[in-house]
Amino acid sequence: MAATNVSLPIPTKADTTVLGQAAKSTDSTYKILYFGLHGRGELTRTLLAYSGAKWEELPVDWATQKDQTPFKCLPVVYETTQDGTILELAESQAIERYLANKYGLYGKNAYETHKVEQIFSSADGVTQTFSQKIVGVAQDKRVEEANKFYVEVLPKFIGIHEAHLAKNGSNGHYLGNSATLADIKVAHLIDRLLFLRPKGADEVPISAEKTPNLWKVLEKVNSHPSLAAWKKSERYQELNAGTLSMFKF
Ligand SMILES: N[C@@H](CCC(=O)N[C@@H](CS)C(=O)NCC(=O)O)C(=O)O
Repeated sequence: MAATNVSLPIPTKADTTVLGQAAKSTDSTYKILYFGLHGRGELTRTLLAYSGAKWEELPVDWATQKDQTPFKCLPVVYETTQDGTILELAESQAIERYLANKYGLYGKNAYETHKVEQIFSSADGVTQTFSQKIVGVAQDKRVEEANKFYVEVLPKFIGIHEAHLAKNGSNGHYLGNSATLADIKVAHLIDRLLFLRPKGADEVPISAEKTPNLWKVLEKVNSHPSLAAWKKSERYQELNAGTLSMFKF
């Protein structure tokens, strides 16, 4: 969403106790500031959609807004709590964890949270490798790099994750019987791998037949009604197009 001269919400200045109390609000609304592509904003948008939160996007005029953001980069999310307090959320993974915690997707105790984090961290390693080795390389190297990644990196991830999922009963979740940030992070990774397969590269070795447990996670996350609706939206299609165009896929 591009625009000119758009000033940003001003976070409420208050002591940490007041802000901490406000952050417990379960009826907040959110404004996300991120560019017109998926990128580092995608998982945050996904979590907002998945949790059924009320959210909208702020128009981006980066030259004007950059200096108003806490780390001079995006995404940034502005949360308005029930009592009107405005909380500024920054740094993609910190936002993702905050939202997951708030919407019951972060485990029921410290150990469960740790289990969620294990999966998150494992998936994030593969996400980083994918970004560096495939998205971040020259177009004429992509097919070769992708084919290498599909045989040298993904099989190890797949074997380990299929086993973790089998241990939890092959029910489409990493932890117990319900979705957590772990499921959503992995579904997001699989979505990215499938969406950003360079033209001419081999098939991504993840499918219902080859990796049934991972596929179940993907299907469960993506069939969640409010997330499915977001993924069908016109804006989501614009973000797809923005992503393909930005990275020249
Ligand atoms: N560590 C940050 C990195 C964010 C980041 O690099 N954002 C990029 C877009 S993906 C950005 O804001 N680029 C514009 C700029 O640096 O001026 C995070 O994960 O949120």
